[in-house]
Amino acid sequence: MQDIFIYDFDSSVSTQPDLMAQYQTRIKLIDLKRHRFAARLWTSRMKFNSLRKKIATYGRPFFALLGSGDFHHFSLALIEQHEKPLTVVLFDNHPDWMRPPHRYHCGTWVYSLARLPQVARVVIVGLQSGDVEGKNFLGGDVESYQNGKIVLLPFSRVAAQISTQTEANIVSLVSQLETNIADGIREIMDAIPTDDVYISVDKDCMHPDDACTNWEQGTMPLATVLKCIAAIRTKYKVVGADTVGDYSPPAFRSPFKYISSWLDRRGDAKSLQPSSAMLQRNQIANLKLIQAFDGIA
Ligand SMILES: [Mn+2]
Repeated sequence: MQDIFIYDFDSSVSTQPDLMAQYQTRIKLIDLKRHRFAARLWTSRMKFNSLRKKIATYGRPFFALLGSGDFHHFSLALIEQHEKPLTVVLFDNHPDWMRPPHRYHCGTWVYSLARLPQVARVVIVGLQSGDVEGKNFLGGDVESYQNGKIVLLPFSRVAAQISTQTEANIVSLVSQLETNIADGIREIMDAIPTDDVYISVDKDCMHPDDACTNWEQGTMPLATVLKCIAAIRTKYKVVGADTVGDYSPPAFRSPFKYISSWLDRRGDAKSLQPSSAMLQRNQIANLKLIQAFDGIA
């Protein structure tokens, strides 16, 4: 059985009792809580470099849990440890592909990811947040979209304006997952050009019945994500995987992060006070994800 690492910035995973008990022998709990303020939302280059070094000393897990989606940029530090060419399949309600100023940011890390030499392609599945809708698209990594390095498969249809030139450059983006799961899975499979695949799951792509995060959520069922993982495993080598989207209240020391967090979050994500029943959904989702990656589904 392969290792499960919890990079514990925010206690959101280490406080899930069934997960901790059931996988006790496989879990390595890495306490990063003293870095929680510096790491959340975005991380300075210097801090990211010191944390990526620290993360690398523990080696490469088979499955990683990083806590809240506010720490999703640390997936970069996990994926860059792989040397062979690979495809990253990212399930996310957001593309996380905005162009930097901040390179190590939970909303821009995919821009850096698409530029890692070993990453052949990033396939983003989910996407109902509005981030690629209309002109919003142009704030993202248009270059990687145009050259095929990033493939977008939104869960519901979205009209994206892919060029500033003319309004005629509206492209309709949608995956078939919602209407015909077999066709949707085939689309994902056809988009994977390598033998090796890394899968990152931000649970904010899931329906609120299946997960409870501190970002606005999509409506993809957990069952759909699990089916995609099972299918990918039959044809490709899953060399690593991670998940974010466990719940922790956004807490900051920096006023800039506080303001940015308030502006970026929409709807419920600003004021949500989840009940224990809502948080239990994340534990169930994590347990099922582990089973899917283990091939017991
Ligand atoms: Mn994300």
